[in-house]
Amino acid sequence: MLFKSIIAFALAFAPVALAANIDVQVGPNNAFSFAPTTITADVGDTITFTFLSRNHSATTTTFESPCTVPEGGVGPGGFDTGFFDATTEVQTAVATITDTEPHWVTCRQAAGAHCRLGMVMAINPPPDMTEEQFLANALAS
Ligand SMILES: *[C@@H]1O[C@H](CO)[C@@H](O)[C@H](O)[C@H]1NC(C)=O
Ligand SMILES: [Cu+2]
Repeated sequence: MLFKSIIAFALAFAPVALAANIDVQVGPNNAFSFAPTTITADVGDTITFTFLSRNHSATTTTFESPCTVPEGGVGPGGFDTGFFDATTEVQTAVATITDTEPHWVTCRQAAGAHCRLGMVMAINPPPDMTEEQFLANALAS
């Protein structure tokens, strides 16, 4: 009986206990980039974006068209932090992951100009859709 309730307790609290936060830097060293450029995230995990320079966003788009904001403003199941100007102070925004699908993050500043400079990152990229290819798609767009 005691054993049974320990199991029930563990199951009830497992999802909360396992949720992680992943820190991503936006514009480190004044660069048009995210760091890291690839992360793996589970349902319920949070990503804390820390905006370190200029005026950027973290916005999901699509693998095929990295630098075009999709209809509806974000890629499937994705998010948009909005713009954060870090020229006077460092700011943060938190996004929560709601599925284990791949998500393709870019900065949507200046109609995709930052993205075309390579300001992209991948969440849960599958083997046949790499961050390297996503970056290449952005640079070629
Ligand atoms: C940041 O960029 C956005 C989009 O270009 C712009 O609307 C906003 O005014 C900018 N913020 C600041 C403080 O300049
Ligand atoms: Cu930007």
